[in-house]
Amino acid sequence: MTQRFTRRSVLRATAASTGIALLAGCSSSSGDGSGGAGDEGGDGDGSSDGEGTSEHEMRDFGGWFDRTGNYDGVHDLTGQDQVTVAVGAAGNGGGYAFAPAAVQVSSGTTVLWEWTGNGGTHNVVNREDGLFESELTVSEGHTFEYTFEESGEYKYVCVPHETLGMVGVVVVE
Ligand SMILES: [Cu+2]
Repeated sequence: MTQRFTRRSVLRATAASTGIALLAGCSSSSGDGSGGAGDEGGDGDGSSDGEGTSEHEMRDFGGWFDRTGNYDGVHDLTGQDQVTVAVGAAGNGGGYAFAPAAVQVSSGTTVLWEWTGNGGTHNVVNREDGLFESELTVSEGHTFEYTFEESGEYKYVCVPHETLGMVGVVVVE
C-alpha cells in the first residue's frame, strides 16, 4: 500500500529546485523509529526552510497543484493534535501561497490556518465538499480552523488567488 519506493528519486528532483532541507531526511534508511517528528521549538517567524525530517511525497492529486509554484510534496504531520498552515506565505509570484500546500494529518487533527498579512485578502474554501469556508480577510494573525474527523483528501482554495495557484490539500489518514 505504501508508495515509498518512488520517493527517493522524486525528492532528488525536488531538491534541485527547492534546495537543501529535503536531502537530510532521505539518506538514512535504518529504522530509527523513535521520535523523529518532535520538532517543535525554535519556530522562527516566517522562514520557510523545511521542517527537518518531514517526508515530502510528491503526489499529483489529479493535477491539483499544476499552477502551484510552492508545492513541495505532502508534509507528513500525522500524530499531531493541531497543524498550522500559513495563509499568504511567499509563493506564486507574491504572498499568494498556502504553506505547506499539502499536509497529511491523522483523523481528529485540527488544522489551523493563520494569515500572514501578506498578499492581500485571502480565504480558505473547501468547494468540492462544502465542508469549510473561512472569512475573506487580509488581517495578519487571523486564524481559521477545521477539525478533520474522516479520512480522505480535502482540497481547498483561496478564491481570489486560485488562478495564481493558491490552493492546498489536507490528506487525512
Ligand atoms: Cu489568497
